[in-house]
Amino acid sequence: MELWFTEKQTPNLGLALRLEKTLRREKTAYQDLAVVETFQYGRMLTLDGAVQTTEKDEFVYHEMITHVPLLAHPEPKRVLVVGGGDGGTIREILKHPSVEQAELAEIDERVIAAAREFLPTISQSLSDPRTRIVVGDGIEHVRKAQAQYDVIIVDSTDPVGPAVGLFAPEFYQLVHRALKEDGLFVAQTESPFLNADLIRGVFAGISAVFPRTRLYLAAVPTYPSGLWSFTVGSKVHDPAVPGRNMPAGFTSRYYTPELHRSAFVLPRFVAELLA
Ligand code: AG3
Repeated sequence: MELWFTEKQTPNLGLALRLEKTLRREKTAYQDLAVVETFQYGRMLTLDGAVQTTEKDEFVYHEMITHVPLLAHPEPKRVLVVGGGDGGTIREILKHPSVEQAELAEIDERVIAAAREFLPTISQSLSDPRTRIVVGDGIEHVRKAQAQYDVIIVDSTDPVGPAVGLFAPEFYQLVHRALKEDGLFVAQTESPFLNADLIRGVFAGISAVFPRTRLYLAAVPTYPSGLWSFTVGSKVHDPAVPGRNMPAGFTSRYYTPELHRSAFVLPRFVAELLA
C-alpha cells in the first residue's frame, strides 16, 4: 500500500509526498503536529498540515533566514528567534563566533520535543550552552525586552492560528523597541505567488517602523510555490550587504556573499507588488 501526505497549499493546489512511515502524530495545546519519514526529502515536520521543515531542504530556509541578517550586522552578540522550535535557525546562528547568546521563544514545547527526538541534525544546537530556550508566547517575550538584541528572527508558521499576531504592525513596534540602536530583524513572509496581499501588508507595516525595509527571496522546494520571501527591517545597517567576512570555518550549502546580494534583486512582479 502506498501512503501519501498532501499539504493543501490553497483550495486548488497541493504538494504530495509519499511516506515511508509516521514517527509521531499528536494534538498539542496549540496545533496538530506530525513527524513523518518521506522517501523524497527525508524526515519532515508538519504543523496543522503545513510543511515546516524537511531534512533534505531545510538548509535553504535556515541559512537564508539567519545569515542574511547576521552578516549584515557587524558583530551580533545577542540574537532572539521567535518560533523556530525545530532548532534549525539556532544551529545557523551559532555558526557565528561573536554570538554569546541565542535565545529561542517557542510557544509549543511539543515542537521542541519532537525535533529533539526525531530531527537531530536540525535540533542539535538546542543543547548548546549558548542557547537559551524560553517556552512561551513570543509576543509577550518581545514586549518585555528593551534595547536587548542585535538581531531578532521571526521563524514562524503561516499567519493563521498561533502566529497571527507575529504579522501585525503592533508587533513590529515591539520588535523595534527590543532591538539595540543598530539592530535588525527578519521575518519569514510566505510566497509572492500565493500571498501577495500579505507581503504587501507586512512590508508596509515594517516600513512604518524601520528606516530600511527590504525583501529578499530564496527557493524552498517544499514550501508553497517554491519561491519564498523574507522581509527585513533594519535601524542602520544595509540588509542587502554582507558587512563583514564569513567567520573562519563557516560552512553553508545555499548562502554565499554573492547570493546574499542577489537575493535582494527582485523579479519585476515582486518589486511591483511592493511599490
Ligand atoms: N516556518 C515557515 C513555514 C511556512 C511554511 N508554510 C507552509 N508549508 N504552508 C518554518 C519553520 C522552520 N524552522
